[in-house]
Amino acid sequence: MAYKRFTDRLPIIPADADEHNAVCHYCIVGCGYKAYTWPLNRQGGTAPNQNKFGVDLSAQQFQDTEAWYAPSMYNVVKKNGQDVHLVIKPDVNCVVNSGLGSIRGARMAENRRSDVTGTQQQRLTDPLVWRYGTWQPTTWDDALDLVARVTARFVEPEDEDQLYVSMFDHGGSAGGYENTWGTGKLYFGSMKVKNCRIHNRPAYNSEVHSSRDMGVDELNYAYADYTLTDTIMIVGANPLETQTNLFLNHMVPGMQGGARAIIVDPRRTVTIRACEEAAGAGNVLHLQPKSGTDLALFNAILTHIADQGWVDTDFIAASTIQAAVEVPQSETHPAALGSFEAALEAIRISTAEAAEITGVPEADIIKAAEWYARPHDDGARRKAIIAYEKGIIWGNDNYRTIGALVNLGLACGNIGREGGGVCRLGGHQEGYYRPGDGHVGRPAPYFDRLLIDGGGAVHHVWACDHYKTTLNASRFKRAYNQRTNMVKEAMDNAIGATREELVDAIEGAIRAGGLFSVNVDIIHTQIGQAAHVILPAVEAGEMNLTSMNGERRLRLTEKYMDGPGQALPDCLIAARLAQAMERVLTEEGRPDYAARFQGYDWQTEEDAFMDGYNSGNPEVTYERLRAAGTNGVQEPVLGFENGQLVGTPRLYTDGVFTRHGREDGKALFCHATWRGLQAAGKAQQRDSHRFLINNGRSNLNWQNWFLDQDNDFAMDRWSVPFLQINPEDAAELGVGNGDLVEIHNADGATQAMVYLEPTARRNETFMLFGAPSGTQGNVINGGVNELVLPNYKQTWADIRKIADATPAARRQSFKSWEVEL
Ligand SMILES: Nc1nc2c(c(=O)[nH]1)N[C@H]1C(S)=C(S)[C@@H](COP(=O)(O)OP(=O)(O)OC[C@H]3O[C@@H](n4cnc5c(=O)[nH]c(N)nc54)[C@H](O)[C@@H]3O)O[C@H]1N2
Ligand SMILES: Nc1nc2c(c(=O)[nH]1)N[C@H]1C(S)=C(S)[C@@H](COP(=O)(O)OP(=O)(O)OC[C@H]3O[C@@H](n4cnc5c(=O)[nH]c(N)nc54)[C@H](O)[C@@H]3O)O[C@H]1N2
Ligand code: SF4
Ligand SMILES: [Mo]
Repeated sequence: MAYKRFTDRLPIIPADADEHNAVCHYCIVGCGYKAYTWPLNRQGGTAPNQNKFGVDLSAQQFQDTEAWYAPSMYNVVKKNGQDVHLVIKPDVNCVVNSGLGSIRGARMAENRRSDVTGTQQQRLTDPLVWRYGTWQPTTWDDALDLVARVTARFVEPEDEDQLYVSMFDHGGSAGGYENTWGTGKLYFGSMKVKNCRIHNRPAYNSEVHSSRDMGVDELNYAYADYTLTDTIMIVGANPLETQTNLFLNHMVPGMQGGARAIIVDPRRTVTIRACEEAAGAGNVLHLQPKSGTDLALFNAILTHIADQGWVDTDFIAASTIQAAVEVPQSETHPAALGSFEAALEAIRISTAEAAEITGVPEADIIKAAEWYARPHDDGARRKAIIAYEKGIIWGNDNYRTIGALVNLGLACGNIGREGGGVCRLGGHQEGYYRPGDGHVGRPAPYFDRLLIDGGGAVHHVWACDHYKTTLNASRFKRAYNQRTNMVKEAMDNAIGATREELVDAIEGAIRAGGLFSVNVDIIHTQIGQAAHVILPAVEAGEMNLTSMNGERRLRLTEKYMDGPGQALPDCLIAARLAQAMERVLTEEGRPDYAARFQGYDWQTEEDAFMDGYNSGNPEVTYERLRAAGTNGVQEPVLGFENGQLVGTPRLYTDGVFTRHGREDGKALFCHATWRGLQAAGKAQQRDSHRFLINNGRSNLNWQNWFLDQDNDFAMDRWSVPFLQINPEDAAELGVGNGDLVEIHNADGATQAMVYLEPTARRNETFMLFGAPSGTQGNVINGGVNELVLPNYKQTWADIRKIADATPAARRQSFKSWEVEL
């Protein structure tokens, strides 16, 4: 491993180094960090008054000392135009992570763009426009003028359906309250764009419709609940790898303090191994259902709990709806919602039948019911948390499956109480503040399908790369390449044209079926290869950015360095685009429409924050958040008292449920009847192909590898995505560690590197998602649920060998995930 072999020594942080609050901008956990900067020509000394730690560094430090940082936490960057040292290290005083980093967050510094150390040179520095057969650097004014002129040709005040928009809706890496407001105000305020989608799913909708329809917001507990609970039930999630410091700093202490763990995952993960270590193997129950059968399992658990009389009847009477059916099943509601009794009859399933469907032994289903709900010997209610994520969100029958979990929590009175919660673990941090999206409709338009079928004229893409991360990706890319190439050809043929002539040529190509693509990103992505205009954004830390984590903890990451070149915060890019629209529409003699694009005279991201989030939450300002540091405040913010923002540690402590917007404040139960693989084509795919291509994340990689692909540490470990496979299956296919295989089915094909994993079940593989060198989404079919939720996890294909291990693959370790702890 070549990693950091050149690092001999690192500078000591001087006592007077600038200190900034920072939150890791990768995952939902939102660990607190401190970013230190100081001039390049200075460094601190070993005497206590010469270094930031205030300790004598000439003496041996104790093992867990904070007076230390790793090479990955260091870089040389620009700040106010000057080269400065930068150290970003975990904050020991942050209650989220208590000084822990992770293999992703602790590399934030080395993943900044540096012209001195040469890191992340792939970052975009200038707006780029497709000219002369390639992308040419230019100014914002030039690039945005072209975007506005082409866009203006296809939008009218009451018809903006030809403008397609893909936009992040998250908090940290891209997003934040500033940037979701910037894009939201543009597309949902000034315009009413209907054909839009979110970064991770092919429509503009919720990941958890049923939970919200039942009245329960998906982030309802506090991380502290993990140390107050009796049972932690983790469903379709792998938190050691994906919410790392939530696992290490909250779940592990909870288990060490006596909590039991139930994990529901078709795969044996490192999380399970780590739970066994923390809780003792006898206190860990791994339910290993067949892919996509969770719903039958949860329904059997609840049936058993109800039949044993372990439900919380007082809570059900006081806080939930009594009418059998309050919301009938319909096109907008994939299951009826109503009283506990009626829902129980709808979901009722015996443990025997569920064991048959899921493959989970009956005894384990009963054990899970006992661990979740059997009262203590003194009759006291058992406290239990359910934490779920992409294994069921992107799984079979999203609406009913999540509804069934919320049923469990409500039936046992485990929501809104200490040591309880039915919560998403989460993906990115959140930072959602936008005008209403009611005009989008429910079900929302199936964006990808419309686009594949020739819909849309202009596509604005903000911070996502569908080429690597959408479903049905083989078809998506073919259609997208073909349509955007039509426009590129028209632009290439318009040699020497004026702006007006160029826009005419582009319009002509679009009317013939082409698509004009605008890409706002920090790097030149794969979908960006199809773009005609590319706009460079900055990241958190290169701008001030607010976000909230998985327990609704709101913090401000302070700007600690300059962005590269001309790059701007997304909110200011949106503002400039709005201003360009106003100017172009005015010039075109469309003053009424132009007037809708006013109100964007923001100079800074703080102006965007004040225009958006602050207008709805007047207590919250940058100054107050700065003072609140890395511990911030838990939303919703209730006030400002004694110089501090007052927050809400836990939702629904009063037993009043509001997420559905009902005035009665009562929660509803979901008639979550099991109905097999729900999405179109899934059962057929399963029956036609040998291997399950389960898929998801690894600890090391962040998302679609946008920074990893230019990071030697990440690329040394995984040159290409891995495919975990049972050794006997591999032997039958004639492949071994490192060999490249093609994964193929009727929907597409992709490639990956074989990784023998003895814990993998026969015919059940697991592939790393999102990689630039092998898109798992290529083999996912287009089937979605009634509300257009994708079903990435249930995918089946066949596997054949392509090539022997490459030299890069040969250097890698192929040790089992089942490590000795
Ligand atoms: N097969 C399969 N597919 C999946 C999933 C799965 O489990 N399996 N999971 C889905 C999920 S949960 C997710 S979240 C998606 C992720 O899918 P994407 O959203 O496509 O992936 P990311 O890597 O998060 O994309 C971030 C993009 O934003 C850019 N970026 C980063 N910071 C900034 C910024 O500040 N401003 C701007 N403008 N750009 C920025 C990055 O360069 C990158 O191109 O994938 C989904 N697809
Ligand atoms: N290291 C790292 N951490 C991340 C990310 C990252 O890219 N890298 N991305 C972040 C984002 S945006 C997200 S959304 C989260 C996702 O966080 P997670 O949901 O924890 O991650 P995944 O690996 O997508 O899927 C979790 C598990 O679902 C299981 N699964 C598959 N099919 C089924 C099924 O039918 N039933 C059940 N019960 N389980 C099933 C898989 O085996 C896998 O172990 O991670 C966040 N954290
Ligand atoms: S656990 Fe998540 S938030 Fe914390 S350092 Fe790692 S990636 Fe960042
Ligand atoms: Mo995600």
